Amino acid sequence: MTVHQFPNTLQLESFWMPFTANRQFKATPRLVASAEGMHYTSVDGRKILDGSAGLWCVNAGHARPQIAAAVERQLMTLDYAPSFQMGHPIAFDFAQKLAEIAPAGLDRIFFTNSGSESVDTALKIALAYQRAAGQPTRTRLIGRERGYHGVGFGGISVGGIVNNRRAFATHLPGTDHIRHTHDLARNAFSKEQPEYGADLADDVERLVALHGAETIAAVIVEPVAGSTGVLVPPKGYLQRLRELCTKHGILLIFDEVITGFGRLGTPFAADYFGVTPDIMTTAKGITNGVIPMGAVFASRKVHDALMTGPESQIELFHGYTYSAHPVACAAGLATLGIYRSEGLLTRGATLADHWQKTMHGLRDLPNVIDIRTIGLVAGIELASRPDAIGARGYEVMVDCFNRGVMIRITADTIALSPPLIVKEEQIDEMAGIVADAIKRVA
Ligand code: PXG
Ligand code: PLP
Repeated sequence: MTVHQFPNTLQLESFWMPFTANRQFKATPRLVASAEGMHYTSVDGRKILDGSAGLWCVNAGHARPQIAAAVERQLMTLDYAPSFQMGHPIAFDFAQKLAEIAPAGLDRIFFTNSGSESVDTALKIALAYQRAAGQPTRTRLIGRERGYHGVGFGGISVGGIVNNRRAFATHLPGTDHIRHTHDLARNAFSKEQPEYGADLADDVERLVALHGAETIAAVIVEPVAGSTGVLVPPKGYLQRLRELCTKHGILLIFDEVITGFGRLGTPFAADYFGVTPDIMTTAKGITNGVIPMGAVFASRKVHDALMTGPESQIELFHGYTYSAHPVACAAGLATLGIYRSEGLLTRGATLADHWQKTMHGLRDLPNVIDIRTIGLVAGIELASRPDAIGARGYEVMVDCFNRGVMIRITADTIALSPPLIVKEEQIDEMAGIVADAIKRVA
């Protein structure tokens, strides 16, 4: 079944669109009406290859019948139930299944409804942990330049994207940032992890020297920064961050909202890099994007420190109306079933060579100043036009959409990361359309 809704029959004014140039979009809308497998269909009936897994979330491809059936069954069995001082079995089942695939030891799971909520939850857990562990002066939260941690006040405070902060004068006090690792001069066109920059993790030492370790609760980073243009950590960098956090009693939080659930060819980035954080945030692929959900994975150390005091006492004053929503849990369980039966959490590893070769094959196109690849993720950075940062990237995105590939852009960096069911010839097709767009827009 395909639904075709022509734009000229739509009233576009009331929907205030997120992270969108509303007036520009509404003048020339790009609308999709349906999706199946690796493709969207636009309202005018064109097939569009999904080069971005929606917004990095549709890891098993679109319109999976198992997920739809599980959602429908759950809706008619138990559509909603509270999780405050109550419970329903599917939430416990889902947490248990997530614990089984989690990086070693991160098997205590708190449910949220989005990546932004996962981030705020993780930051609050970190603060609560430090207090419970007898370190109440550890209240400082450290993020990284060019980090994206969603749009809550906690997330924008530790995030490092000026456009996400400057309009909102206030953010959390007591936050600071380490430097980002993006270094085109030394690392351009690296395959997987770049060679140079592990020493940037030593910024943690500088902040310890500046503020005192006894004031720092946690460091939060994306293992691979996604939204700010696919920044892959230099060799040894995350290991060094882990060592320094451990040395100084600081919790390490990995924000795996994008990298979780197979995007790098391993279940989580923690598995890819062999570095285990104390807390890990997830969302997106947890339900294949079909029902909003997120989850925070905590280590036993963090969790157990809060399970003290009288048993009648609520240990963590935190939670959402929709935490562990039964329909989201059902979607998540069905999604994990597909990931398991189709090996999707590691399928990216078998495609990574082809992906890397194909993407790096674009390096000689006009204005391409860097290509970064890891797992099934690629960033293609274009030189910005003088005085028009983002214009070239935007035009490439529009051209790709019109010719049949959905991509993401951050300023002038193209991000590609398809559903993990992608076929090699679809990777080639995607690269071909992107290459033509880059040439046309030059
Ligand atoms: N952390 C990270 C690392 C993310 O990538 C969030 C938190 C927030 O998640 P929610 O579910 O609240 O959006 C994200 C979200 C893009 C793009 O084009 C990336 C995200 C969202 C929308 C677009 O790169 N990442
Ligand atoms: N605002 C009001 C007035 C509420 O009553 C609630 C929840 O009960 C919230 C916000 C928070 O909503 P949620 O639990 O969906 O995050």
